[in-house]
Amino acid sequence: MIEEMLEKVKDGDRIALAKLITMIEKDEKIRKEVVKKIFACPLKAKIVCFTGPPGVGKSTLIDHVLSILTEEGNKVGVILFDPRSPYTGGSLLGDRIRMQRHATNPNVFIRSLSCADNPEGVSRTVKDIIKVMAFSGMDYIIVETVGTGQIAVEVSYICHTTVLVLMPNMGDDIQMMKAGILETADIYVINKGDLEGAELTEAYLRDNVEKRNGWESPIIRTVGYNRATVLPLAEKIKEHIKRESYRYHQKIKCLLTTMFLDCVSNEALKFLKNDWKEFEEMIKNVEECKIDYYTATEKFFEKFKKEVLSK
Ligand SMILES: Nc1nc2c(ncn2[C@@H]2O[C@H](COP(=O)(O)OP(=O)(O)O)[C@@H](O)[C@H]2O)c(=O)[nH]1
Ligand SMILES: [Mg+2]
Repeated sequence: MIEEMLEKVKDGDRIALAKLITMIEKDEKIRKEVVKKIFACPLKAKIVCFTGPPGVGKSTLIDHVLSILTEEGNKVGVILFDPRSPYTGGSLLGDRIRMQRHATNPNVFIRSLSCADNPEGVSRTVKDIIKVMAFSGMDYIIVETVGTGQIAVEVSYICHTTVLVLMPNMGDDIQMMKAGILETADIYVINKGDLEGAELTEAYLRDNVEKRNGWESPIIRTVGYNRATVLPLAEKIKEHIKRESYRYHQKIKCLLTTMFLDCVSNEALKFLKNDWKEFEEMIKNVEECKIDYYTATEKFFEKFKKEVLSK
């Protein structure tokens, strides 16, 4: 059954793609099966992350970028986060409305994701869903995240290009964003150029952002209501993707290692919690301050080697 669905997805069947993503979100077994099957397929999709605080105009800009890319004949997938999540604060409806005119475009596929149930698992789910979307033949995949949380940083690791969207009169607010996202961004956008105070945000960026790998991250000013101002942004995104393709391979190598280690530690913890009673007790002892966590770790390995590995 999965094989049949994958065939359809590969042929560009959007209903099958939507169904498969829902299945992946809900069922870990299916997710693993799917990833195992498509892992080796070469994927051409370029992944672009739009991040930034709520309300700066990310969805508005993505809407224009969608038009620009699809007019050039590209297929584009979009991933948005669900409002129930504590990370996004409820902007999904607005996101959908802003991209409504693309709803009937056969070259656009918009998908929202929930991270309400399992925030730790989200970044892994997103990575797998990106893979499935790419498998369906997308040329670009755009992910919108709120640049104040851990998910934003993690998603940016898997993207070719990260666009950080800000607005006028920001300075201290930028500092409050999750550490890392300011440095990870490849392109900075100051949207709402119709409002005053863009210089303040730009000055803050110029003072705090360094040149990385010879790429001087551009600062682009846009007005969300004016498509012409978004054209240079779309050009910069393409330029960056082209320039960074070698480095992206390196990035992906690191990512795959991280994914593997992440899976191993997940499974190891599950195994220990379910199959090794003493582990529960060790956790309790640490919780109740009966033992410090360094000593507890040493004791854990002593026991683990004796009781589990030597069997
Ligand atoms: N004044 C002004 N408002 C904008 C601009 N771009 C977007 N907006 C408005 O800002 C609000 C938030 O936009 P949205 O794209 O949903 O922001 P997001 O939360 O970052 O995705 C909406 O009401 C938009 O219409 C702009 O360039 N200038
Ligand atoms: Mg939005």
